[in-house]
Amino acid sequence: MKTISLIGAPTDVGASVRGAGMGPDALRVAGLNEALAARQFNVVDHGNLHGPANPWQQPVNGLRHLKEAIDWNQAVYDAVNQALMQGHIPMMLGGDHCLAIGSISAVAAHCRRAGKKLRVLWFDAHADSNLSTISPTGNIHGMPVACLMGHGPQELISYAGHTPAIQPADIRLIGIRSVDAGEKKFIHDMGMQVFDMRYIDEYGMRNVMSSALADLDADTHLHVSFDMDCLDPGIAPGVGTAVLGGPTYREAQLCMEMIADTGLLASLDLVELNPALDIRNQTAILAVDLIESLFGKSTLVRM
Ligand code: 4U7
Ligand code: MN
Ligand code: MN
Ligand code: MN
Repeated sequence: MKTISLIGAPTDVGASVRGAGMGPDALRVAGLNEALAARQFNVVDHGNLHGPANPWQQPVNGLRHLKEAIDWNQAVYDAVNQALMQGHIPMMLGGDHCLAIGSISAVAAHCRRAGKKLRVLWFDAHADSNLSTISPTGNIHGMPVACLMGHGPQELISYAGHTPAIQPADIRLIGIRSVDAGEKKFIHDMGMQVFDMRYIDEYGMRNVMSSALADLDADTHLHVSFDMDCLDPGIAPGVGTAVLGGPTYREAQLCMEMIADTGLLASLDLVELNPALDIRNQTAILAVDLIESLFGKSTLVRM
């Protein structure tokens, strides 16, 4: 039986809307542990990591709470690294999306050790490809993709011991509909593949996911970094930076089911859930519903 390690990272230091730090417990309250156990996984809940409080400061040199983000990501890196060493599937429960720097750096280091290929699926309304010099906000949750690509403060780009942690060809961005001008240039310069909402509208989610999952083999480590604001705010209101026009419930389910079908999912981030803005925990309940599909629950009747 496969073991899933739940790692709570209760902080919102990377954001300027408060509340994502309550995400891990909202997911537990919504029944995450029980849902995974029902999918025939051994679930080990490591509880919540500890880290610095949110000092609630303005950005300094284009970065808000850099020191705190470094410490939180180190804690996440260590915990995810340990879970991977034990052969577990780490599930990092955010927390804001800056924590994917530590999580994916640990996954990248693991892939280098194991000689595995890496594919990251980044589900998000945003491109998260800002740099301190171009970010309109200075919020580090808008910068993890750039950091993982080797563009960011030294401490945030070197957890994996190898910089950059990942290559542009390792990642696919899905659901994108809010991109800052500087990010757009960065994405083009790096040559990342982006399946933005216009692309999803025109080609449909099935084709998008077939493309995003193309060229995987048994030696590929598949990582999903799921920002809850990827989803349409009509179904997922509990997020700090909602953007109209995201995937529907059915489209999101199809994404999850197609990933499950590959049998390659080896690590996950579930981030940006903001219980302070949610309605009766519905966004957390939706997250658990989608995670069930990601781990193989299906409504498929056809054989
Ligand atoms: B999230 C933003 F300017 N691009 O950089 C920024 F619009 O992890 C938003 O995807 C970033 O939720 C959102 O602050 C970060 C902004
Ligand atoms: Mn994000
Ligand atoms: Mn986002
Ligand atoms: Mn957000």
